[in-house]
Amino acid sequence: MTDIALTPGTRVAVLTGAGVSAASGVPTFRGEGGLWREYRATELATPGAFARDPVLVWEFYEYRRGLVAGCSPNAAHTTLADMARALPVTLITQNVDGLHQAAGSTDVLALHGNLYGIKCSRCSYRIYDRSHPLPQLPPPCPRCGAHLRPDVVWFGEALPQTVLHNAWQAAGECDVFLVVGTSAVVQPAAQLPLVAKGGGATLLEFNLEPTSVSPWCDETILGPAHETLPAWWAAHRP
Ligand code: BJW
Ligand code: ZN
Repeated sequence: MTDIALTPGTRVAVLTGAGVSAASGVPTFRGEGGLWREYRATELATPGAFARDPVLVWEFYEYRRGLVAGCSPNAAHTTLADMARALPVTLITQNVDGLHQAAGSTDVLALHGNLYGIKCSRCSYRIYDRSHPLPQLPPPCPRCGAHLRPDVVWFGEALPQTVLHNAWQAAGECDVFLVVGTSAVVQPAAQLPLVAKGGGATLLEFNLEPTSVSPWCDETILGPAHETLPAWWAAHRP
């Protein structure tokens, strides 16, 4: 096991993925029971899919909104919120479920948007709306009448620029980088652990299984994150 000593000044950056919310009942994308095993990503999570069939895409997101509304943060989420009260932590997530924020994490860098965010496919109109189900699919933009769409990042779309910039900077400057519950195959998020490694950080991974980033990690801690992360934090907190 990597011998790592955290002090109150240790700068930690964390990248989370769907695995961190698995114990809360939120399906992952690529593993067993994952969304992309049952549905085709290209038919649901691309701008082209939305242009072709906005109702189908909205139905998929309404299903997800309903599912996540019934889920609560687990011990992995609360551990990361606790960690940020003890250390300078930058929490970067690929998740759109809002469970880090529900667990008390603030200033979360949400790389792929938010399931409850809605934006216009044409103008700059943008709102946060937790109502479910939405009265009309697709909802019309109250400003210009075009279709509203989920404020998430689909394949082929750019990530929010400032969020990505801040994530890149935090990865490059941290002392310890934790990769939690992500297959680390989706770019550009998957670069962040390598940016951290290049900056000299200690790289630790928490996952059920080794991933493409494991060869770069100082240690991969295998097991469910809602168990391994609290145990690691209890053993290492300053
Ligand atoms: C547990 C656990 C437990 C389970 N405990 N662990 C080559 C180079 C660069 C880019 C590309 C490239 N080839 C293709 C691309 C583009 C593409 C990409 O990366 N594709 C790859 C799949 C190959 N990337 C993009 O298109 C991105 N944009 C882009 O590149 O833009 C360029 C551009 C620039 C300028 C102008 C215009 C364009 C955008 C990517 C957006 C991804 N969107 C999604 C959907 C979001 C909305 C929604 O939720 O519907 O984001 S896809 C999906 O994957 C979602 C996730 O955030 C993301 C990552 O998935 P994640 O979190 O890793 O989940 P899984 O399921 O893959 O893994 C779960 C892990 O948890 C597993 O390892 C399990 O073992 C583990 N686990 N239970 C611990 N209990
Ligand atoms: Zn509009």
